[in-house]
This record gives sequence, structure tokens and C-alpha cells, in this order.
Amino acid sequence: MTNLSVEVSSQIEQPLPGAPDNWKRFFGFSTDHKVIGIQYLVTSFFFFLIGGIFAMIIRGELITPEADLLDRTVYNAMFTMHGTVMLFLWTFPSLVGLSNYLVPLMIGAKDMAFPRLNAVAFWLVPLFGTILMASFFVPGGPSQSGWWAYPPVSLQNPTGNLINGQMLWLLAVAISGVSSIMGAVNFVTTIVRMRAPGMTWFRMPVFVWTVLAAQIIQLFGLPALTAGAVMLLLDLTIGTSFFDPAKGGDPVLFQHFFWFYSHPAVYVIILPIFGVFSEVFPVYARKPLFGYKVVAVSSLIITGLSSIVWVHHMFASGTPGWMRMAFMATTMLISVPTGIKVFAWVATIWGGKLRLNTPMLFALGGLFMFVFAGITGIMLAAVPIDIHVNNTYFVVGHFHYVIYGATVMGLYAAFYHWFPKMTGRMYSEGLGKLHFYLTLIGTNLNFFPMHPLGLQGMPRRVASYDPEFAFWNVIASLGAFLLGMSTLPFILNMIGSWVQGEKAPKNPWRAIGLEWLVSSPPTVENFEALPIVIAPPYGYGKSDPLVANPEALEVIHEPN
Ligand code: HEM
Ligand SMILES: [Cu+2]
Repeated sequence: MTNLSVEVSSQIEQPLPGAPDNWKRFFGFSTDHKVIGIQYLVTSFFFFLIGGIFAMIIRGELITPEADLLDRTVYNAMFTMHGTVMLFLWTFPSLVGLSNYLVPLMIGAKDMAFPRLNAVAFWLVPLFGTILMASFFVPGGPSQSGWWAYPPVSLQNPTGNLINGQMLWLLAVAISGVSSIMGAVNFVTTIVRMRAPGMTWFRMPVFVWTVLAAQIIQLFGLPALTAGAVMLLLDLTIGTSFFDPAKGGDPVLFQHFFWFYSHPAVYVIILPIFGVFSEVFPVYARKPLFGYKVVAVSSLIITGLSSIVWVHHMFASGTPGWMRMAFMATTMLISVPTGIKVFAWVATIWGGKLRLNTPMLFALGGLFMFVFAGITGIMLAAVPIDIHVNNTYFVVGHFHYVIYGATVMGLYAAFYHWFPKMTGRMYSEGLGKLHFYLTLIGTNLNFFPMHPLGLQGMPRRVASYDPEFAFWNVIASLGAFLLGMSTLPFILNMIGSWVQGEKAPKNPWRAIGLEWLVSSPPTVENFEALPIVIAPPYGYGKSDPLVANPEALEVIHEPN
């Protein structure tokens, strides 16, 4: 399996006795996938807080029907930057960070296939983040055309300056595309070529299958988004006419470039979360994952189907009837492999000896949110309903149940589950549970009201609205503020536990997986000798060992 000569970081650095006293590594150009993984997680969480502040400002404006907090151009910039920061600087990088940390450990590799490329891909994130934030400081301010940047709105340049908010937005998105393509090449190569002896395809944890499925989408989809962004940049800066209707260009063509990637991109977001659910539920139900092989393969089926549904974002863009019918059918079809996973998780939990600690609570909460979002998703796939609620708060509610309800709660489940492995410390269960209940209540109070608002016709992207919508908007804003506050116990817990939490053993959850066979945190090389895998994953309730050479995996370096 590992006959590919890999360029593993040659200089063997001091093993990590306890992460806190080795923090300097996290500010340097390290090629260690564990350090890079944590760099992605911490950097993206910083941007999550920034995106969250924008969200609080938006909800502050929307608590009253009048536009009485922000100027309308500032409001446009707020939702544009909120959506862009939350997706390109929080969601994608945080999932790459989690995958970076876990995949080599889970397949029994010493590092990613291309460690230096890995580091370069990470350092592009703070670069494009800075470029995007710089758009607040140029004349005219940030882009106001939403995270879609649809022309002709995105081609307006009131200042006439070459350097403007929209131009910087496009540059940032193009650079994020390059960084993600680098990551995708690295992940696919690592998973295909770096598996330890005996780690055959149907011995690979589902998390690794979902990362592979997500990164294949990045490889085939991102070039379309990057090409669309570059063509729009050329229209905006040197006056070409790809999408400019005034010059014979076709603005709807941009929508196809944008959504050909951005719909599959929602699976780049949710697939690794499906992986987290598949890792967490068996551990805390003490049962094997039901239908392991089907769950694994359905990830790749989702990858394939995700590339033939994008026009469901354009049912109100003058799309011909036959095309709407076709894409309505393909969109509904994608709920089949997704449904298979949901049934498999319910069957895994059912009758299990459940341990409701923080990771399990967040995974259960995330699953509940996903099922609710899935149901409204199927409603939106139906052309007659979509025509009615397109561009309303029903859509905003739907995708926030997926990207906050399922994705953010799924990420929290992962953070708590693998925190002991990453830091060598245990987190506070009390603060964890407080964080969970505040998040669960806040998320539903914040995003559920958006559904009746949308069905009643409240459009999105407006700073003022008809007073008949006031009741639900007040509830949503109060929910948003609670959700904002719910992040405090999490931050306290993560920093406090990382610095002075109780020392964590190798395997605090009695979980089955290669990452739990080495110390917490693992040494720089992960494994002294490569594991020899002899059993499929999730063998809960069974006695057969996962590897043939557990004692050879690591020689503990006693701290001086
Ligand atoms: C406390 C959490 C959050 C609150 C209160 C919130 C609130 C909102 C609201 C009210 C809008 C609609 C703005 C409008 O159309 O006028 C919006 C749009 C959006 N949100 Fe959030 N959101 C939150 C978290 C997130 C997260 C975690 C993500 C992604 C991971 C996200 C991604 C988006 C996107 C992509 C848009 C569309 C922006 C656009 O129309 O261009 N949001 N959010
Ligand atoms: Cu879609």
C-alpha cells in the first residue's frame, strides 16, 4: 500500500508532551499534519466569531421592521460578508482542519502525502481572509452583491476605482479556490496511496470515506467556481463581457458556473459531518455502525448525484420547464443515499447502551437538525413550492438548519470527541453540556421562525419589512443573541481545559480506531512502526483486535 516514497518532515522534532507548552509550533510554518490541522481549526474559529458578529448586527437590525440600525448599503455589505466569511473562512477551512488532523492517523500514515503543499494551502487561508477583510477599508466598502455575487449587481462599481470591494471579494474567493484544490489533491493522494498495511477500502473508517467523497467534489467542482470568479473579475476590471448584459454577456451563465460548484459544495460541508456522526454514534452506543459498507459507499453515490442537481437554485431564473422537471427529479433522488445514512445511524443508536456526554449530545442534536433541514430541502426541490418561497426566509431557514444545525453542531461533536486526542487534556463536561443546551435552544429559536416568515412571503436580503412579520423576527433575533452567547462556555472550556485540564489517557472513550492506539497527543511521527490492520472498524461488542502489532506502534519518550 505505501510504496509511494513520501516526503515526510525529515527533522524529527521533540514529541508533544502536552500541547500547551509547545504553542510556538502553531505559529510557524510546520509541515506536521497535526499542527496544520489545529492551525486550520483555530484560524477558522476566529473567522467564525467574526461571521457571528456580522450575524448579530444583522439580527440587531431585523428585530424591528424599520431600517433603523444600519444604512441599507451597510446592511447589504453585512449579509454579503456574513455569508462569505461563514462559508469560505469558517466552514470549509474548519472541516479541512479536522480532516487534516484525523485522516493520516485513521489510515495509519505518518503524515499527508505532500506535507509542504499542505502547509502552503493552510497559509493561503489567512492571506485570502486578510484580502476579504481589507474590502472594509477601500472606497465604497465591501461587496454588496451577496455571497453569490450575481452579475449585473456585482458588476456595479460606483467608485470607478480598479481596487474595490467586489474586486477584492473575487480575488479572495479565487485564492480560496486554489488553496482548496491543493488540499483536495493532498487528501485524495493520501487516502488512495498512504493506507497502512491491511487498511483495505472496507477497513477504512467512514470519516475517511466521507473526506474522500468531499475532496473528489472539490477536484471536479472548484475549477468551475474559480473560472467563473476570474471571468467576473475580468468583466469588472478590464471590461470584458462574459456576464455583462449591456455588452451582450449572459448573467445567467454566471449562475451556472457558480452553482455547478456551490451546490456540490454543500456536500463538501455535510459529508465530513456524516463521517463524524458515523464515528461518534458507535462509540457512545457501544454498537457497531449499522450497514457500514452501505454507509461508506453511499458517500461516493452522493458525490456523483451532487453534480447533477445545481439548477434547483435557478428555478426562478427563467429556466425552461423541462429542465426544472429534470433537476427536481435528480434533487429528490439525492435524498435516497442520504436517507440510507440516517436510517443506519438510527439503527446504530437503537437499543444501544447510550452514554449522553457532550460529543454524543451534539451529534444527536446535529442529526435531528439535519433531518428537519432535509425535509424542508425536499419541499424546496418541488418546483411549485420553490417558485413560491424562492428568495424568501424559508430558504434562509432551510440552509441555516443545515449549516448551523447539522454542520456547526456536528463540528462541536467532533471538537469534544477528539479534544483529548488533540490536546492531551480532558474538557469540562459541565461547560460542555451548558454549551449544548444553549446551542440547541438558540438554534431553533433563531432559525425555525424563518420558515413561517418565508411561507408568508418575507423576502431575504431586506433591512426593513412589513410589520406583519414583526412577531417571528423578534423571536429569531432573541434566539440569535442566545446562540451568540452560547459560544462563551465553549471558548472558556477549550482554552481553560487546553491549559490546565486533567491529563487525558490514550483512549478516554474506549473507542476503536488507530488514532486511539497512540498517545494523546500523538508523537510527531504518529506511529513508530506502521500498524498492521487485521479487522474492520467499529468492532464494538466483539473481541477481535484492530491491529496485529499494537505494542510496536509507539515508543513513549518519557519527558525529562
Ligand atoms: C448565530 C448564527 C447566525 C445567524 C443569526 C445568522 C443569520 C442570518 C440571516 C438573518 C441571514 C439573512 C440576511 C438577509 O437575507 O438579509 C443570513 C444569511 C446567510 N447566512 Fe447566516 N446566520 C448565522 C450563522 C450562519 C452560519 C454558521 C453560516 C455558514 C456556515 C451562515 C451562512 C449564511 C449565508 C451563506 C447567508 C446568505 C447570505 C446572502 O444572502 O448572500 N450563517 N444569516
Ligand atoms: Cu442546492
